[in-house]
Amino acid sequence: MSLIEEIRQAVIDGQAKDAVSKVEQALEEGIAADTILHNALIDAMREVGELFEQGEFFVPEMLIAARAMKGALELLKPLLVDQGVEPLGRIAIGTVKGDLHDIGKSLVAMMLEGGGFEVVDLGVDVAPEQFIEATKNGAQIVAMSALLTTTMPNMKATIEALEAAGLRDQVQVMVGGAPVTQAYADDIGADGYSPDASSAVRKAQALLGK
Ligand code: B1M
Repeated sequence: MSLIEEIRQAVIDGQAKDAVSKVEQALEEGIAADTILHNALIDAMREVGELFEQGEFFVPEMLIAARAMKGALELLKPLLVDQGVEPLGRIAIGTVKGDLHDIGKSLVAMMLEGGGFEVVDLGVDVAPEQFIEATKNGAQIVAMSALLTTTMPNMKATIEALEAAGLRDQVQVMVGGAPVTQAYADDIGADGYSPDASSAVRKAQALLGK
């Protein structure tokens, strides 16, 4: 088994310490951080999702796999995020109300930081009022993540709340997350959609004309 496969398996098995030490080893061996991220960590979570769908994994297994992934991700963060870049703009990001999935959102936040943005991470289960507050505090982009089909409508609710608060014209709205599509983004009146963390950076730059 290659080291990448071993990391992937450690995450699937929820072996956090093992995942972290193998990521350290991979970095020492010169494997690129983004190769570890995509080929081992993100791919492991895809597999975990499939095992959950097949009824082989339940919520506790998903949770410990997620913990292992987050531990490993912490090691990669300094390598994925460029330090000391002049901010291109301020982005408030969060997973929408009712949704507790934070790995994809945190990854997008990390990449946006690396792409030169000042990022205010509002966390998970973020109510429309919190996005409104962040906009009043100077966010130029509101970035919403949703992983559940049942929480996607809270993206629309947030856009409507921004409109009702008279703030819609002063902020760009970006959406993403596994069940979200460009068609959905268009339908709810978002300004931008991106399918993954790296394209989210390009989208944010484009939205602010950078
Ligand atoms: Co949940 N879960 N989960 N879960 N979980 C999914 C999402 C699911 C698809 C699993 C499945 O059935 N295959 C399914 C949703 C089904 C649906 O709605 N259609 C599901 C379910 C059902 C649930 C519960 C309801 C289970 C239950 O309790 N019965 C429950 C809901 C809890 C809640 O939120 N209220 C639940 C709970 C959990 C855990 C807490 C156990 C755990 C989350 C832990 C954590 O985040 N700290 C968990 C996990 C780990 C998953 C899976 C396995 C992995 C998610 C993940 O982290 N992926 C997931 C299956 C899957 O997605 N394959 C699943 C890795 C991450 C890097 O990818 O988040 O997609 P992702 O982010 C990507 C892109 O989507 C994009 O960029 C990221 C990087 O490329 N992106 C953006 C994300 N946000 C973006 C924003 C942008 C732009 C791009 O702009 C703003």
